[in-house]
Amino acid sequence: MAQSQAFPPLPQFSQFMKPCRFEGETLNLEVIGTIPPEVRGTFYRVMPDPQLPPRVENDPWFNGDGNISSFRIESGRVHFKQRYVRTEKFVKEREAQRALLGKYRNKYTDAVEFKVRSTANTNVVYFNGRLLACKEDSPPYALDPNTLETTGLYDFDGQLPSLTFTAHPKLDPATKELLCFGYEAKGDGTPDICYFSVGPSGKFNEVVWLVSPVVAMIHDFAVTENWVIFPLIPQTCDLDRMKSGGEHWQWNPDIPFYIGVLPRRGAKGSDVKWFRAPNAFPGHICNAYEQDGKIIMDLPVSDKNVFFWWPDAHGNAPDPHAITAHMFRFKIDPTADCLNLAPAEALLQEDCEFPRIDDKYLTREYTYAFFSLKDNTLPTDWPTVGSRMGGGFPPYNSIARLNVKTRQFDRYFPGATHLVQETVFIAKSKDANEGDGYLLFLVNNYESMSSELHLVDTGDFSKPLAKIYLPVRLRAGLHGNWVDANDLES
Ligand code: V55
Ligand code: FE
Repeated sequence: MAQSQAFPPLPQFSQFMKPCRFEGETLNLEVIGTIPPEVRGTFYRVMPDPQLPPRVENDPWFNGDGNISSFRIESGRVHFKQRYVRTEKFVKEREAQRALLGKYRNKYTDAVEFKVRSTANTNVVYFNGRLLACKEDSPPYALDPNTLETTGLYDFDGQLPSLTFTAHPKLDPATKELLCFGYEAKGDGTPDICYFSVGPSGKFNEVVWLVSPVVAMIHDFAVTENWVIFPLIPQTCDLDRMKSGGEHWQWNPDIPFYIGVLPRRGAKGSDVKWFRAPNAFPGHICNAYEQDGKIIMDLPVSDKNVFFWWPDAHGNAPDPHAITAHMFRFKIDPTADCLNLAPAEALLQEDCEFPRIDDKYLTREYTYAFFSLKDNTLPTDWPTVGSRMGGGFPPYNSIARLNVKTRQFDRYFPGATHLVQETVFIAKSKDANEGDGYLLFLVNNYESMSSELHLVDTGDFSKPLAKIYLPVRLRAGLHGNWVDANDLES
């Protein structure tokens, strides 16, 4: 049966969110301003970008094919490349010229059988000479960091014990280990979590299997010198619902916000403690560290179901415009007998997400958080932006820095008809002070309906050092990372 060759007229496929579907390269992008010569490296990011109209009409943004952008910066010049990850899904659908994969993480709705259903659309991480395109339901795909060609599915030379691999592995700047986990690690609907650490040369160290109190989404996790921490999003999975063609996830407002704490080294699965906070939606981890034996964990948290397209058992979901998240600090005593946590401390009242830090301070006490912010006091032209943005992602209109110690707060405003995507932080040098560097992020320009990169010196949030114009529109993406040229070459 022929499938439509047009995308459904739904917000997640419309306006700025219309799929881009572009592969290719543009050398020497237009640069307005000056890029300092010490900015040498490549910014990689990924967006879910359906190659073909979906098999399921109201397919969520999160189910699109991973399309990787790279921006190589050298001598003040920027060279852009973009290429889809050749996942099993992408290759089979290109051959068939129609979508074959069904609902998000529901293999019972597929047109053909897939060995791996990854869309490789959530994060792109550089480790041990490989660029890994990650989706939390599968192992990663490895890519050539220069050409963006797909090498293939990557199982760490046969060492990967889990069927799944997080899109948010953490590189410990002190030990150079990659800390990782997979959840639903023995297959759809299983409560099994596999935590593992990989040494700098790619050899697995710790491998610990543990069991979750509920089968819930674990999108990100936190790492300190001695602990790993798993915040559970109260979106839960039910295999019978999936088998009858339903959604993988359902919002569950009646369970706590569980936080699992496991010793980072030498642990057994039974050593995990599941702490509880009131029902809430944990966002991305900003950072975590230890202070006097207690764990400090900073992250944006929402009191609503951020993934509104997966409603509760009664079909209820919040109005997307009413969803906000605020930065909170959790303090956890890993030795405590009482599993109910004290209320978290609000670090900032503003609506924010996509926190980043100076990565040298990951797992350590730190001062600066950088993130995307929705600030209603800034002069964004909401009628214009709102009518052209399409749907499915949150409208952040500025990039912020928060000093988590003094609570001093700075904002960069990209323009009245502009929204921002996630920032990366680039240190000025290997031994620069914490936070002394640049912020680089994609900007959606709703006047030109095309994309820009803005480069901001953290010493001056009032204006960009450079604006870099793309000849194309890149729809909303998820995550990206900066890789220094010296690390890429070595
Ligand atoms: C997230 C994104 C995903 C996903 C699960 O941002 C969680 C969170 C782009 O796909 O599958
Ligand atoms: Fe994420």
